[in-house]
This record gives sequence, structure tokens and C-alpha cells, in this order.
Amino acid sequence: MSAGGSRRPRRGHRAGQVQAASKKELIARSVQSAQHCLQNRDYGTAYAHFLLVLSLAPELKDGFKETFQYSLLKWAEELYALNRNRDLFNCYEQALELFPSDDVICNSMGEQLFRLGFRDEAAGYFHKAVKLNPNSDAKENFYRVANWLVERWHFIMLNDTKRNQMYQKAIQKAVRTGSKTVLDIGTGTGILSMFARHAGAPHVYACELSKTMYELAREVVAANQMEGQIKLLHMKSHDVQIPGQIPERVSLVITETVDAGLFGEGIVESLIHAWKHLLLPPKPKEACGEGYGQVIPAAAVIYGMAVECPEIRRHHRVGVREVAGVTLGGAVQFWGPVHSSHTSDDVTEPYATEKMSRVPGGYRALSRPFQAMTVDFNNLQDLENIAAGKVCRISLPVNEQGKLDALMTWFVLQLDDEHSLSTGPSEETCWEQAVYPVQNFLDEDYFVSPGDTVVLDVSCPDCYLRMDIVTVSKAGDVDSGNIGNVSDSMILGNEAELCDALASLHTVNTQDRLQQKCILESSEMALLNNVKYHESFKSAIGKVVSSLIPRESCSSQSINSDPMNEEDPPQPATEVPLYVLDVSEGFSILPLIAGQLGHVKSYSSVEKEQHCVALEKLSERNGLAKETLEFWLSQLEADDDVLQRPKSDDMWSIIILDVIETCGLIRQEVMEKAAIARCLLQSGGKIFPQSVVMHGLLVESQSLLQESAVQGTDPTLGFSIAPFINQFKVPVHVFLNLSTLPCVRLSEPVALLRLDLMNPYLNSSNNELKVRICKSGQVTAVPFWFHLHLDEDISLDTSSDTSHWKQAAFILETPLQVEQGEELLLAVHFQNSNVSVTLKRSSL
Ligand code: 44T
Repeated sequence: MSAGGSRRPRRGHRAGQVQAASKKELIARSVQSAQHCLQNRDYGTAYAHFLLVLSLAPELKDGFKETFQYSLLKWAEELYALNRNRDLFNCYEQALELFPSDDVICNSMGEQLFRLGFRDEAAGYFHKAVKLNPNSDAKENFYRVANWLVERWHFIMLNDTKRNQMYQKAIQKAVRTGSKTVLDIGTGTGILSMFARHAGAPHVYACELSKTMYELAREVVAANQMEGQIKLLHMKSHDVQIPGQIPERVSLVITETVDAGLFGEGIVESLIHAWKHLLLPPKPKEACGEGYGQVIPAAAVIYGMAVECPEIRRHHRVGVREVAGVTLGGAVQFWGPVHSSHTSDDVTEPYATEKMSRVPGGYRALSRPFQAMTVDFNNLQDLENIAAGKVCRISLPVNEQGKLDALMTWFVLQLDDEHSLSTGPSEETCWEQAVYPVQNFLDEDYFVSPGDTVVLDVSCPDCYLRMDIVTVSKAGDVDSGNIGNVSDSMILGNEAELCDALASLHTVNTQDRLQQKCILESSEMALLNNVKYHESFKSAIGKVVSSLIPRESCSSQSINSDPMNEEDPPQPATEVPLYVLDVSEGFSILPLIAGQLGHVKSYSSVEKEQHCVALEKLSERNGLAKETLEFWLSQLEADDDVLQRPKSDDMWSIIILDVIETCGLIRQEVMEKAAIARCLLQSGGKIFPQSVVMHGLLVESQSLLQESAVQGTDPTLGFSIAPFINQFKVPVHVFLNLSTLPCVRLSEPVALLRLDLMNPYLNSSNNELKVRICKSGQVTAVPFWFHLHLDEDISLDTSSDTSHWKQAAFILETPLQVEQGEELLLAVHFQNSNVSVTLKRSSL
């Protein structure tokens, strides 16, 4: 035994030595192989060798970090190209096990996830990368996705002192009057839970669905010395169980899980669940004392109103029968993104949200506000009636003449019998209103006059509040509310079903039923309605076309003109057309406009099947020959390949690039696209736009600040929340309506940057300019917009009132006090499609 005992370790020792030696050798050989593979660009094998090396010899991690990253990134590119996504993510996961706090790997993982459409996950990795290294390249990526992690309204709500005070008072009162155990549903940053705790509630629980918000709430609660006093749960309230997460039923539920349409965050379902499983029984009318359950808010009243609003109209209905020579009517029925009709499998928000006080061009009330619905959150039966989708029909008298464009709603949230909040359009609040646009029907506007009655159905069939206009009966019409009386009524509301019903009544001709249905985003709709945009393109394309077609073809109007017309002989079959490629994002009829000019073969890059069919129908309806319109993307897979030659030995005459995104920013990689486009143009060919000039001005705007970051501890009533949520602030505010932004203009507009898409050598990535201050104040932001120059004479302004683009603004890190007459130095920096601006006092 003893001999054996003494031998064993020795054998082990020798074996250990052998093992160590062979391990060392293995490592050395693997390093060699890895480097060899790298030289031969065999990244997959190189990566596998490095992985082995670094798992065996973690002490080498520092030395090989960059080479390892390089092989990983290269190998990941190959895997992506090969569509081996599972392998791709496995590689990143392995790599992150080795280097858990490497921002480069995190950022790259985020980029891959983003490319594959996993946006939320991508956002999580960008955030992690920025946390690991605040100067990381991931910063720009993070800025682009920060608002998916933490939606911007959190800033707005936290800055709304009145709202915070009202909730605090209601919570204080409930706790004072006996509520001991509190559950906060959808705690966000934890503010309401902190109010409850601060008011003296001994037991506070809070649940939050979003991982990012839950983690944020933990940081906030800890920073406010309430760690251990508020139990935070990362889950949906429906998954909270007794005694699993909470030991016993609570006496108070506090929640602000309400959206602009009140019910969109699922408050009805959450509270039905809470009353059944988490709350003490409600207090009977005659009872007093403790031991009962209650909810803050106690109740809500929803109000509605009929409005005329040109801005909503142009974003939700086609308002023109013809655009730059292209007839829209007949072949295609365009629908806005928000439908009032609903089927069981389509649970999209039936409303848009707008801060109506800031809608460009304003709005006009056509009716008085009416009470659309009331809900008692302390009454389970009431909640269940709503959830059952009970429909309530309302007759709304019209009292002003105008175009009926939308119904809008807002609500009063009664926190308790003393405290309430209103989300009304004229309130000084952070709230937006829900907007139910009237859809197109037979391409008509809906004129209403005093005495008319709008008949509408209000319901909540699927957790969203719906408003369906059933009919509008004209003054003196006795048959209101009856859709059978179609000749006198305008039929709106559940259009899809009503269309069919009408068709069978032979009041809609069969042509309409055969129309192709095409659903557009609101910005696509606004674009389609923008006549100036299309006319401008038409003239600019026309100029290029006539400069490029051979002289002898010039006399004929169009390749599709009537062959029977003697004066207009058919083109010789040998004629080579001019090729026009439209790489606009989303729905675009520019290929049809180009096609109508004649001698042109147009390529559209629309992606959605519905959009392709709609373009084909429009092309046919407008008499274009079938071969005039082609779809470019149907032939291509990867995004990088969008720009190629039309045919092996032909070149493009015109390439239309979509330089500015609807949100008001320069589109990513557009300069790279322009560079490729330049190589694919025939001599004399053009890129549209040929150049882009960015304009901006200096403003003082409190509301922009409030929408961008929480302003200290005052609005949050002394609780420290700003330092945590402000980690998610971004330097550029997008989707801005500059014309209605509450602000003081401190300078005239100036040109900030010029990007030439045809002549890259004219571009510089840094620009310095002087700006004269025309009014004293605090510069807080630099709103900006663009002029797109199609050619020397024709340009489009992204801030015009017919624009489908919104504007954007840089928010200064710290406001700058300026005096009238002073000159400031503005440094503009352009890199990777991102523009940044810094303001300095001029040394003069
Ligand atoms: N936005 C208002 C809606 N949650 C507010 O994850 C007003 C929009 C708005 N957690 C401009 C201005 C404004 N269980 O973090 C969210 C959400 C969470 C839940 C657990 C549940 N059953 C839920 C339901 C939601 O609650 C938080 C707040 S939802 C409030 C939405 C300023 N645009």
C-alpha cells in the first residue's frame, strides 16, 4: 500500500510533466498553424487554432487578442456570406467566453445580429460594448438603436413634474389610508415604487417586462438607497405568482402601463389578472377600513373628437388622382398603415399617435369632444366587459364644416377621487393623442357640415381601443346608422367588409373590387402625395434623357405611342433603351415617371410583393409597355449587390439614390453606394440627387432638451434617476417637426455641409464655418435638414411643408449662452454617414 501510495504521485508527476510538455508543444504547433492559416487567408481554421490555443493557455490572451479578433471577424464575414448563421453565432459566443469584456467582439456580434434582423439583441450588445469602453466604435451603432432599448417617452414622462407629483400624491394618500403592500406593474425606472416606499409602504414589489428597464430600475433603486426595500422582478405581471414571487395578496396596485390610446400596453388584461390573482378583494361600497385591494389609477374617461387635419390626411390617404403624369386612380387602391378594419389575425395598432398641438399646419375640431368610454379599474366586471370587446355605438353631431380627416382620442386618468391627469391636446403634458385616420374610399374627401352625424363604434376587441366610423348621415337624413342607405351615406370604418357588402349591392362597380390593394407606410403615402417631388424628378430625368438619346429619336414622343398613328412611326427594334435604376427605399413611382418619358427601361427596387404588383398595375393602367418596368431586387439576394450593371455590357443612364431617411438623417452608406453608382454610369449619365446640402440653425429649445434627457433631480421629485436613464440619451434627435418645434431661433439658417455624389473630390469630411447670432439666448440644439439638388436648377427641400421627410437636431452636451451680434464657430464633421457638430466661441 505504502509503496503503491508513494509511487502513484510520482507516476502522476511524470505523467503530468509529459502532459505539460505535450500541451506546450500542442500550443506551439497550434499557434504556428493558426498564423500559417492566417497568411493563407484560411480564417476558419486560423480561428479554430486560436480558440484552442487560448483555451489551453489563457495567459496568452493578451498577446494574441488582436490577431484572434481579426480571425474571428474575418471568419464571421465568410460564415455570413455562406448563410451559416448558427455557426456564426456559435463563434461569437465562444469568443465572448474567452474575452467576456471585449468591446470589439461585442460590437461585432451586435453588427451581425443587426444585419440578420435581431435588432433588440443587437442593441443589447452595442450597449454592452459602450459600457465596456465608452470610446468604443460601438458608440455610433448604440446611438442608432438606443431608442429601442429605452424608448424616448421615458425621458418625456420623467421630466413631466406635474405627472410625477400627481402620482406621488395619490400613492401617499393610499399608503396613508392603509395600503401596506404595493405592487408596481411596469415599473420602468422604478419611480412609482420609490414613491410608495418613500410614503412608508413596508412591502413594495415591482415587475418590469423589459430587461433593459429592469436592469436600469435596479441601478436606480440602489442609488436611492432602497435596495432590499423594493423587490424588483424581471417579468410580466401575468407571470407573478403568490407565494412564488410575492408572499401574499397586495392591497395596492400602482401602474402607468397606458399608451396614447389608453389600453395599448395591455392594462385591461394586466388588471383582470391582478384582481383575480394578486390583489386583495375590492372594497365593498359600504365597507371601510383595511384589508381591501385597490388600483391607482382608479378609473379613466376616454374622450374623442372629429377633426380636419391636412397633415394627417396627406399621410394616410391619396389626395391626388395623378402625379407627374402618372394616373393613380383605377388600378390600385392605396391604404394607409392604420386600419380601422380588423380581422382576428391582425392585431396591429389601429391608431397613429401624434402630439396634436405640434402637428404641422394644425387641426380644426369638427365636433365637440365626446365621451367615448369610461373604465373603472377597481371593477373586475367592468374590465371583463371591455376585454369581451363589447361594442358601443355613438352618434356624434358635427358642428363645424370641413373635411373629416380623423377621429382623435385622449383620456383623463383618475388616479383617485382627488388626483387626475389629462392627456388632452391642449394640456401642458408630455402626452400624445391617439389618431384614427379616415381611410380612402372611392378617392373622395369627406365633407361634413353642421347637422351631419358621424356614427361610430367604440370597442376594445384585442387590447387596443378602436373607433370605427360606421356611417356619416347628412343633415335631415332619418336613416342614420344604417349602412344599407348607401346613396346618402359615406361609408367608412370597417371598409374591407363594407366594400364587399356594397359591391354586392351593386353600388360599387366591379372595377373597384378588382383594384389591387396596396398598403403604404405613412411616409410612403406622404411621398406619393408630394406632387412637387415627382414633378421635379420628372423634369430632371427628362433633361438627362433628352441629352442622351440619339438626335433622330427625339422627334417621337414615346416608345409606347400608338402604332396606328402615321406621324409617329414605331421605333426601330434595334434601339437600345436608356436604363434608369431607382434604389429608393420603400414604395416609389419614379420608375413609372421615367418610363413615361420614352426610350427608357426602368428598374424598381421595391421589395414588397404588394408594391411590385401595384407598380405593375399602375404601369399597365398608364399604358406603359410591359418591358418598360423591371424589378431589380427580385434578381438579387444580398444588399451589397444592389448596384450592378443592368446588362453585362450596358451601363446606367440614371441611378436614383435615396439619400435621406424619413427620420431626417443621412442614410447609412449612401456615399459608398454613390461611389459604386458612379462606376456604373454611362458617359453623361447622372446620379440623383447630384449633390446634397445640409442646412441648420441654432436654437434655444427647452422641449428638445426635455425629450432628450432627464433634467436633473427636480422633475423626478428629488429621486436620482437622471444619471442612469441618461446613459441612453443620444446626441441626435430624429423625427422632428421643425415647423412646430417650440423654440427660439438664435441664428439664421446656414449651409453646414455639402456632399457631392457625382464628384467625390469636392467633398471634405470636416467643415468650419462662422455663424452670426441674431438673438441672445442659450443654444441648446442645432436642428438640420437637407436640400437635394437633382441638377443645377432643380432642388428639393426636406423641410418643406409637402415633404415626407421629418427633420433632425443635434442636442448640445451643454447649452451655450450667446449674445446677439456674436459670431460662433461651427465645426461639422462627416464620417460613415454620420454628421456631428461642435460649437465654439469664435476667437475673434
Ligand atoms: N408611452 C407614452 C406609453 N410593462 C407609456 O415594458 C407619453 C409615448 C408616450 N411590465 C410619447 C409620449 C408618451 N408587466 O417599461 C414599460 C413596459 C412595462 C409591463 C410588466 C406588464 N403587464 C407590463 C406592461 C407594460 O411597463 C413600462 C411602462 S408602459 C407605459 C407606456 C409620455 N410617446
